Amino acid sequence: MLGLSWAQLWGAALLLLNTQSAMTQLTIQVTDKDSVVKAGQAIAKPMMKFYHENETEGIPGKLTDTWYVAGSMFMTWIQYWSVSNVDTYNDVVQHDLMFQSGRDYNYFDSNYSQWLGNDDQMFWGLATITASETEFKEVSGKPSWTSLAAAVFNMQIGRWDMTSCGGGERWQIWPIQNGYAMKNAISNGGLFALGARLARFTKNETYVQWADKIWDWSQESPILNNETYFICDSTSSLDNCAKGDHTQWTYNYGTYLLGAAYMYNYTKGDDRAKWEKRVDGLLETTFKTFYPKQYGGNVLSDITCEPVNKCDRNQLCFKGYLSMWLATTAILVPSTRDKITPKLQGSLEAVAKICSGESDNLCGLRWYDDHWDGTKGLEVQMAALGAVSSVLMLLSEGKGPSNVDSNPDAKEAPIDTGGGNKDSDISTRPITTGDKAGAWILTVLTGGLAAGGVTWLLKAS
Ligand SMILES: *[C@@H]1O[C@H](CO)[C@@H](O)[C@H](O)[C@H]1NC(C)=O
Ligand SMILES: *[C@@H]1O[C@H](CO)[C@@H](O)[C@H](O)[C@H]1NC(C)=O
Ligand SMILES: *[C@@H]1O[C@H](CO)[C@@H](O)[C@H](O)[C@H]1NC(C)=O
Ligand SMILES: *[C@@H]1O[C@H](CO)[C@@H](O)[C@H](O)[C@H]1NC(C)=O
Ligand SMILES: CC(=O)N[C@H]1CO[C@H](CO)[C@@H](O)[C@@H]1O
Repeated sequence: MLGLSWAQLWGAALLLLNTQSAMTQLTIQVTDKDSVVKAGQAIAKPMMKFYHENETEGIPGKLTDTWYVAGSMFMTWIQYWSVSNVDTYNDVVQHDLMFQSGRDYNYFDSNYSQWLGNDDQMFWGLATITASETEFKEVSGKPSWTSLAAAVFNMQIGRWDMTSCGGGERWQIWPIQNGYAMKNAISNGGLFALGARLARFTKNETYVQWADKIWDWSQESPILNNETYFICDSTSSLDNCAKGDHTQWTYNYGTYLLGAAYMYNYTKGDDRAKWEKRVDGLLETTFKTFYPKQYGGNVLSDITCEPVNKCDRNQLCFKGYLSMWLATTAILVPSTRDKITPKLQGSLEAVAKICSGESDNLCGLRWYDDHWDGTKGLEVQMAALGAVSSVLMLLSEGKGPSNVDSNPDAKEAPIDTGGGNKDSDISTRPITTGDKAGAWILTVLTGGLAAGGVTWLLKAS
């Protein structure tokens, strides 16, 4: 006998356990690039594991019960790769991102098109323009990433709706879809950001005009208040956009901020001054709203769903987008950098603590907790990876997003999208049970907290 008591043994066992869980915590020094790159690798590994586990019948880039989430995950990976030089998943991301552009290279493949919303398609546009701006490898014999992004954009402006509210993009695409009556922030803000990025990348004035037009419409509608910089989640065409739904989401602010930052960077003179004012206004509301004082004021939180622990799959992802888009803003609008930096660093320090789940650096939902909260999945890993990339973007004194001069391989060559939707997309293919299940779940997930939270029942039946 060694003379150890049970209590001593128990103590030793606990110590061992503690060390083990401490080992899964990430050691991040927010000003040390190496440590941040390593944290990204640790977070991305389970993200990609979830990705493959959740692929529907092995279809590349199609996750069960959702379509766009894979696209936004590719966007997140590409952004991480571009500032870390870690290329572990580049081949699969390159292949799967191209695969889902579908038979017509427009991210509107008839496998899915009958139940998609504008925001679903838009995220693939953001993923492909991110590929262009980071000089992600093109696929030989296929359209350039920019051409794909432009195809999405052109299809979406073909749906610009003048039948109510003086314009705007509807949330859903087909009149039979629940949510068709809604014009919402993510569809319009996302299209605005995509237009602004295409403008800066291609230098084609058409995109500048559209970005202006979408911003102007947004500020004329209840979506965007151009004095308080408050952003509503949606408004309804049923009462001609008389009022807005005040639910607050990080990514809505993120899209308008991102687009304004690109417009600031691309335009000149008075226009540039106008966009700078908008960037500053949006930043102020974003900081006030989503970095709660009780957690020190530098940790990002989706305040609508986190305190009540009711974030759906989509909402779990939002913080990652806003983090990356804040970093982009800091790069494109240098005067904002000092204000943005502590927010991104503070959030990443928080992420280091909560990505300590199981033995695999699983990340939780609430970044302000001091340990993993038990949430697990692709979405929370992706959000955390966005936080990692945002800090890396600031640490990498690169040249900022490329344009057609620095990345001529990504030149745009038009893809014929036929403008708007082709009737054949919806009428030629019978709707299968699988499609309906997908549509039902998507609607529940994306519509749950939006206005008209009960009407989806109509659709499900
Ligand atoms: C469309 O569905 C078919 C049948 O499941 C599948 O083979 C194909 O890869 C899918 N295409 C896309 C773009 O998902
Ligand atoms: C600019 O973009 C628009 C929309 O994609 C296109 O119709 C037009 O041909 C482009 N102009 C040039 C000069 O490339
Ligand atoms: C705010 O938007 C309204 C409606 O478009 C416009 O009339 C007004 O000039 C805008 N104000 C500022 C400060 O941009
Ligand atoms: C535009 O962005 C680049 C980084 O890509 C930055 O160096 C430059 O200063 C920005 N332009 C202005 C006018 O701030
Ligand atoms: C819908 C689906 O397939 N979800 C799965 C995704 O992966 C996680 C982790 O393996 C599973 O728990 C889910 O059931």
